[in-house]
Amino acid sequence: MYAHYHQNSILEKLQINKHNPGVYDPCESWSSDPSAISIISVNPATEENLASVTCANLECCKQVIENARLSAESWRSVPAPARGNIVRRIGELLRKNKDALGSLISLEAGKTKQESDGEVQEMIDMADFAVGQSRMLYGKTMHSERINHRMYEQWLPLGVVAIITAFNFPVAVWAWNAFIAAITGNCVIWRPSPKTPLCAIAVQKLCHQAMQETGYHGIFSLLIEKGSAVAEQLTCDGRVALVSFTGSSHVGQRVGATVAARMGRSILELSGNNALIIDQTANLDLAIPAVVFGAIGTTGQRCTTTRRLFLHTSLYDEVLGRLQKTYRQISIGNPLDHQVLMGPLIDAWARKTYLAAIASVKTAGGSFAVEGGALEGPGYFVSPSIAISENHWPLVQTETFGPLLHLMRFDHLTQAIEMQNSVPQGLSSALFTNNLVNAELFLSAQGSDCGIANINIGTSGAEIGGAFGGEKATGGGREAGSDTWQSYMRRQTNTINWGNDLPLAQGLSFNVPN
Ligand code: UN1
Repeated sequence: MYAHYHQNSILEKLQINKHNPGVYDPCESWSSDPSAISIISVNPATEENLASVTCANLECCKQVIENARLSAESWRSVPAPARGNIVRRIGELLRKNKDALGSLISLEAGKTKQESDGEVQEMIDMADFAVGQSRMLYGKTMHSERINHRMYEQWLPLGVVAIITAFNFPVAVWAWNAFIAAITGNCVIWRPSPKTPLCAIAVQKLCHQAMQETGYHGIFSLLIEKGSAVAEQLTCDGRVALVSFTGSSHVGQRVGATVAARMGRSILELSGNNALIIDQTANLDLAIPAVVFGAIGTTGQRCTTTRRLFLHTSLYDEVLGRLQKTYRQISIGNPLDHQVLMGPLIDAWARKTYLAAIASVKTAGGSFAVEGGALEGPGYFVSPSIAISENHWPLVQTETFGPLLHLMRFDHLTQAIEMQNSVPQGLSSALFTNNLVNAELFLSAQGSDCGIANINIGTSGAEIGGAFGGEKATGGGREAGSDTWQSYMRRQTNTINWGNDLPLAQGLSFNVPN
């Protein structure tokens, strides 16, 4: 009874109704076709329906793209610092709604309240970053080789940016992309995961308010769909200059190929298969909590989740014992309960995949230091597992989105690095050590081949200030901080002749008869 009251007040605070339109058009605001099919958002902790959402169809997607294209024609001329104002306003609204939005993420995605609030904080940080960046879209000035010439480069908006996001970070990954895309002068179309439509609607409502208050429209729009027709249209439509896609390597490969075939741009943030190495000098009081947070945080459903653990032989038994003890005490349950460390998986399919992975460990001849499994419902709850595995097994080479950690041992760091890098993916990596030489080796060209490499920090929980993304099958894209803003703009090199002659580059002489 109390739980329901609580749930309704969260939805109410964010203006989520029993039935919600799932399309926000740049011109027409919220639109809903009563004949459109709808999806029902389910709370993964209770399997109860939260609310329903009417979906976009292909026609409506094409119209939204056209309207965004038209809006981008005016937005590009708004000075970048003024573009920053709208993101500042969204940041303020996120601050005001942090608690409610965090709770909604817990309700819909099953993440613990701590982590969900952290996700909203990640959006707020990203908004602050983007506002500052709006005054720093710097280009370089070069010295021309020609007399009385000036040469520089400038950065200009692309036009329309599509952002396709996953359920596990239902709002933060959108913010990484959308805030930077907006301050760089683009209009944004968001196609969220159909598993977390309410989070997207709640955020879009804040965007709507910020657009109205600042007097702009068409900067942010939203297309919720049931299948993949809208996502495919965004991918193949020539009016969409950049597609930022977060999801599996399998789907990302298709997205990348389709966008490349039409000479569009893509940012791909795909599967990870992240390893954490503990060497013989490591401080285990740091390493063990980092492993546990990395492996079971977000119920193992982060792209940065720690999936493989390489232990130096000398401390293998000690670490294993400590992990077993900690795993026994993990509280699993209602993600809105502050004591809980692990919520449910997102849905029945995710639970089935996790159980299949446990079975595969056994088929491959592995054993378990901690054997997890499904917990009694309602809710898609599981208990976490630590398997004793081998790196080359097909199961270990792929990403299983669940709390399954593969444990392996090593004698020399070079061996561990070699194993760590011997997977198709290359997102995040970590070494726990107090040995300077080992740390430097890990970070050197002979070290980790990942986009993120940490010392004495786990594989997950990156800050927004750095560029986020990975190599190889992770897709090569970079999002969030650092200089990633450049991916949302086109670079133009300008050379200006302010003299009275027309000297040619490379000293050519070309005497045109007159
Ligand atoms: C993801 O799982 O798609 O580094 C993103 C982290 C978070 C982002 C994860 N800041 O774990």
